[in-house]
Amino acid sequence: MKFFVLLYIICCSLSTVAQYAPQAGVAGSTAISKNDARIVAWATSCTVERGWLDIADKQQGRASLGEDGNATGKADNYIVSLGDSGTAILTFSAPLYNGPGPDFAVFENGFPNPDDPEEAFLEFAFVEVSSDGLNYTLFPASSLTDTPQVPVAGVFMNARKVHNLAGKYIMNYGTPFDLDELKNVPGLDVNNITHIRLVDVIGSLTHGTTDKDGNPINDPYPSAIPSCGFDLDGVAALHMKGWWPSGTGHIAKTNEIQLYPNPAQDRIQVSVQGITVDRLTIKDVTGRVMMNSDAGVNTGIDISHLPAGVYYLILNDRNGKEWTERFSKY
Ligand SMILES: [Ca+2]
Ligand SMILES: [Ca+2]
Ligand SMILES: [Ca+2]
Repeated sequence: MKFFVLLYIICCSLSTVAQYAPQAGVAGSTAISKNDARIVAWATSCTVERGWLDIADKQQGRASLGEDGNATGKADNYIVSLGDSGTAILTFSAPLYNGPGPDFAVFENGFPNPDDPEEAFLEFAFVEVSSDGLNYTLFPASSLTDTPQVPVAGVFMNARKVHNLAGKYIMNYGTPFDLDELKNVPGLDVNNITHIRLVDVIGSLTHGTTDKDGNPINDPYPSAIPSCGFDLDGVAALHMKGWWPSGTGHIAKTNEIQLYPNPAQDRIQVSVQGITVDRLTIKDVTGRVMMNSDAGVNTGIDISHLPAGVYYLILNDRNGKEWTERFSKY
């Protein structure tokens, strides 16, 4: 009987300690290498609002290491430091959409504990997305580092305790974010994400920030040096409108047709420029006609009945001129 009571207690205590994916390099990690084939693009613009060297003593001034441009293009270990409560707003050459799995990844410059692959020195930022550049929605973050102590430089953290915070993974590895988690947020179009905003987490017990459940988030503090706060290296897009899904070769949108999302599941939206569509046809890769319609493309096209695969959308105008764009259905 004692054994079962003990077992019960162990099970209860385990179930209250949620575990998330481990550090890059450990089996089960969700880290995305900067060379991952799923990456289709990197942020093309970044605007940083620097935070404080020490939010409790603003007279010391603001973080200053790096410049905004260090966060655009492929992650390269050149960073821009946000400082306590600093923010960065990033945009891409086209909006991001909610495809299968993670949709973008944020790269910081955390470094591993040489003595324990599970641990690393990490700095965190909240991640928010917007489909209008005005209203931002926060990814609900979790931090279960079960110490009330605020770590200082040199204290390593275990990635299994952290979820939906940028900076979870060490340098050269991005932390993934899945827009699917936000698909029911009113006013947010997860298939038309135009802006990503990062907000530095503060580990101070008095000025600190908390996770979605009110837990204080452990984050190095104070660290009043020019490189303090979240060190942003780059942001990668995995699902960006107008880009061919990875593995089959990327193609940009044609000048006249923009088709999204791609890949798509139930419906594709098509915007055309300079074409008066008279007829649309969808063919599979063998040339077989799967759909044929003169209904136009304004309200989108229902593709829910098509089997998963690669297709061609062919548009004709009244004069018989023809435009073609590829897409895939999953
Ligand atoms: Ca997704
Ligand atoms: Ca911080
Ligand atoms: Ca960089």
